[in-house]
Amino acid sequence: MSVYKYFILFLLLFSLNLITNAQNQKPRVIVTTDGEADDRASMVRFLLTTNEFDVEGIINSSSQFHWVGGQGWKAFHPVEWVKEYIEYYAEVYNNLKLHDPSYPTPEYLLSKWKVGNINAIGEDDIRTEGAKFITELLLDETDSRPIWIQAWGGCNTISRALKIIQEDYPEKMEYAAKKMRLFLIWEQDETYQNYIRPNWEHFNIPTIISDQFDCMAYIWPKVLPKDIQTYFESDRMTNNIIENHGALCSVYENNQGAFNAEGDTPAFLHSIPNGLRSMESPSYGGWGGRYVNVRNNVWMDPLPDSTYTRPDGQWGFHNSWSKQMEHDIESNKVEIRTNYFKPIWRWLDAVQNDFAARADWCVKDYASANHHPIIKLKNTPINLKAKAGSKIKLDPSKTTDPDGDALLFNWWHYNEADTYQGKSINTSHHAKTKITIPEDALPGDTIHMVCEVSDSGTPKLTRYQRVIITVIN
Ligand SMILES: [Ca+2]
Ligand SMILES: [Ca+2]
Repeated sequence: MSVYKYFILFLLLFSLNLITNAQNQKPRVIVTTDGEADDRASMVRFLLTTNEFDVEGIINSSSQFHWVGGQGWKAFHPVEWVKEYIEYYAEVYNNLKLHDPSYPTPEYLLSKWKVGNINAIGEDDIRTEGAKFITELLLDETDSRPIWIQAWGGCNTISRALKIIQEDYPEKMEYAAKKMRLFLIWEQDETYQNYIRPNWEHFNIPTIISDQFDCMAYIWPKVLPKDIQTYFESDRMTNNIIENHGALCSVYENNQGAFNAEGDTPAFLHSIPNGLRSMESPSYGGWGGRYVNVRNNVWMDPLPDSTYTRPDGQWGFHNSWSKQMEHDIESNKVEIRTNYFKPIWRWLDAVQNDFAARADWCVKDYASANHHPIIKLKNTPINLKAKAGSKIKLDPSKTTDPDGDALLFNWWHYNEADTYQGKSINTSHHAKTKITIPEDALPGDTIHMVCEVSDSGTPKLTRYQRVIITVIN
């Protein structure tokens, strides 16, 4: 072979490698946490989910609830808890690897742990190690992939990181902004309103400010439907997670064996690549909830009813709709509340089973545990164009299960995620199905179809493939 042919072969292999790498790329995430009891519970689940992400940072931060010097229940849990949890992860890491060799090493995770701004509520003056670490990631021009930055506590460390960019590298603000995605569990201090919003929001950073998360926090027994609550009660939580599932699950903080709270979990559920494509738009809906655009590229919870007006400033504990409705027991209000949280609880059976499977992975060998089905469509692109009245075949027949489990298929129309305003489209429980695009669908309308596949393993595991149909003339 001539040198020239070798060169062509090299180029071909090189580009194939790039394509494979692109397909294998995982969402990049940074967690900032105030270390509250429910953050610590979320951290157990997060560490068991790190095979799904490129973890770029785990950063201690304060909040309006916890800071160094806070008294009583506002005390700040010593920052070393993160390190301790990673050490518990280290104890089960070898077993987790049997189930997915891509789990990050404990040493890698430890290298991503930094202490951010923790000294007071909303303190964003000190150039902490944690803030500088976020700054460097955002400025790094060798990797321009987006990063989902999650605020499980206050936004102050994120705010300080952005201030460093504005003060020292103002010409890089646009580059950094393009990389950022924000998922805020309320605004747990004033730094989003005082600094981030006026200085950065106009760059159109995709930003979710969630109130729906609250149904996975302390109020879950009041607001989740009864059949979903069974996944959070002591029988299941004790047997599936807390007992006999290794060191990490044994420190999972609970309420007498039942779920206590994991208010911050939706922030990372949103970034799990489970086939729902939720990272493409907050309006699509997925395990982290569904959101509507309120201004610039900021997304918040859909309004609970037509009489409600969302406050404009800081959105959080003092004024969120969830908090206002928490103690309401009038039946019509309870119904509104149940609907408000549905964008999250509609998935929670699958979410809890996913957690239980990961807990099994800490202690069981491959053959004794369950693993997710892998959905593959045949001759069905995930983005389709179709005319009103036309018929479309949806075919997931290349789907497999790593355990050889029997699979249950369910195609359904996720009409809350559509821009199409008409009636729900009838579907079937067969793997292959054919749907008719409604006659009243208008050009430009989108229709979201979800292929939901559950296996027959224990616990039952579910994956999805969303197909988005755009109506054309
Ligand atoms: Ca929190
Ligand atoms: Ca399986």
